[in-house]
Amino acid sequence: MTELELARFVSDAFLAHGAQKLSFDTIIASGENGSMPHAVPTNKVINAGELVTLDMGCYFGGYCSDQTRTFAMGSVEKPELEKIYNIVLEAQQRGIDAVKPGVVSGDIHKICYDYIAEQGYGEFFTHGTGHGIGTQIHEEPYNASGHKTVLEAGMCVTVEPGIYVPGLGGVRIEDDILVTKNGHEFLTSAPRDLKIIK
Ligand SMILES: [Mn+2]
Repeated sequence: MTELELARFVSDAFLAHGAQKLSFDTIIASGENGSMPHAVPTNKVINAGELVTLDMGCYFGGYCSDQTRTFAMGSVEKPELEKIYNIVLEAQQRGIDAVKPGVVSGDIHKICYDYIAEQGYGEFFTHGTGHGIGTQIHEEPYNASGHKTVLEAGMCVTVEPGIYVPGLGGVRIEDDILVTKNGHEFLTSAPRDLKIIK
């Protein structure tokens, strides 16, 4: 199937299951298209061996969701992409671990960025680590460079580092994390290990 066909399937499934509307146009980026962080789905056919990035969300009860998974079609043809996947996953885990009241939002980004840079991919992580999410899809606090909002219980943020290598592909993993009195809680629950679709 094509990227557009998969995007349409996901979008329709949200609405069929009771969503009020989508949070944003569903993003599907396969193969080399995965190297574009803000890819728009195309008529490109999704091929075996490729990674596919799916970024999706919907409104329910007036609030929105925003979640990204990158998965493999049958296998991972290019071994560097599996390495990149594991770097992004570890960066995301470190960022999520840091989410708690009193932490400065920009520091969440720094933790993710520094790990990715240590692994040699700093120049390929080209956006902020995340954003607040609530009645709007992008709102304060921003987990991005230079942002100084102090996290408080009740805030919800995304943690979504990514690595995008032109000509190779890309990986992004995103979850919605609620700041709680004692730390944080995942609002998204899909497994995060690299899933190989057979
Ligand atoms: Mn997001």
